[in-house]
Amino acid sequence: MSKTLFITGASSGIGAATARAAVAAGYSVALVARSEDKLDTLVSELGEDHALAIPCDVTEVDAQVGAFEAAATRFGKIDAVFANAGLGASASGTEKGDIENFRTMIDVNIFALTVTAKLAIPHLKASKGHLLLTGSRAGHATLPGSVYGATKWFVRGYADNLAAELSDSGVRVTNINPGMVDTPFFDEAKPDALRPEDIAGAVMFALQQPPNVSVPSIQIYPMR
Ligand code: NJP
Repeated sequence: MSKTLFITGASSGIGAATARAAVAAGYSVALVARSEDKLDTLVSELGEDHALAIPCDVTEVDAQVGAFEAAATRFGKIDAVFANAGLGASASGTEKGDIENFRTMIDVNIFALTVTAKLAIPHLKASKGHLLLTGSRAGHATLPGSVYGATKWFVRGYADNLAAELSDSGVRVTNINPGMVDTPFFDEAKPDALRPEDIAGAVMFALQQPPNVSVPSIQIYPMR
């Protein structure tokens, strides 16, 4: 039986690229995001034998419960979970920032991520699996007034706390910290940035280590 990777934020960018890389490496993938049309297109590309579209707003707890149930029912077990759904700021800083955007960033980047981690744990304990969280270079830097950056400082701290909680369970935890990546996260193209495939490669590197190796954190930045 092939291994199963559950990916949030799978409809575009880093999540979609990781789904492609994982299927190429022999994984089955459970694809979670709100955009059903994009997930269906990705399933058509990857093949229904290896990919399942699970339309879900990760800020809704019941929807995430259903997503994990659907993935486990379809593939029998979940070997890895990539908590990757996230969004950025509509304006930089706190003074110029938009309060509703603060709420949405905190809901998706922080609250929903904790729900994904909690729901993942029983599956990953059973499979001696792997939990990966998308942080950011912004969680390793001081960006004036940035609420987005602070959500990624949360991810950085939370990944370490989860690793400590799970240290005796055989579950590995990896915090993936990209620099700028050319994805729909931005409204305009970023030609000097990393490609989503670069981050997918980092995720697969962490996933494919032998059982005696832990990769707590990867920082992957563009050269320019
Ligand atoms: O962006 P994008 P990335 N419920 O916009 C999903 C971090 N990061 O791949 O729901 C469920 O292509 C959304 O799906 P949909 C970043 O913070 C990026 O670059 O259909 N899903 C889509 O699949 C984030 O954590 C850069 O709209 C929800 C996905 O999230 C991660 O990388 C740098 C959702 C976003 O895909 C992936 O971002 C860095 C919800 N409520 C960290 N809300 C960068 N691009 O430069 C959103 O350091 N999604």
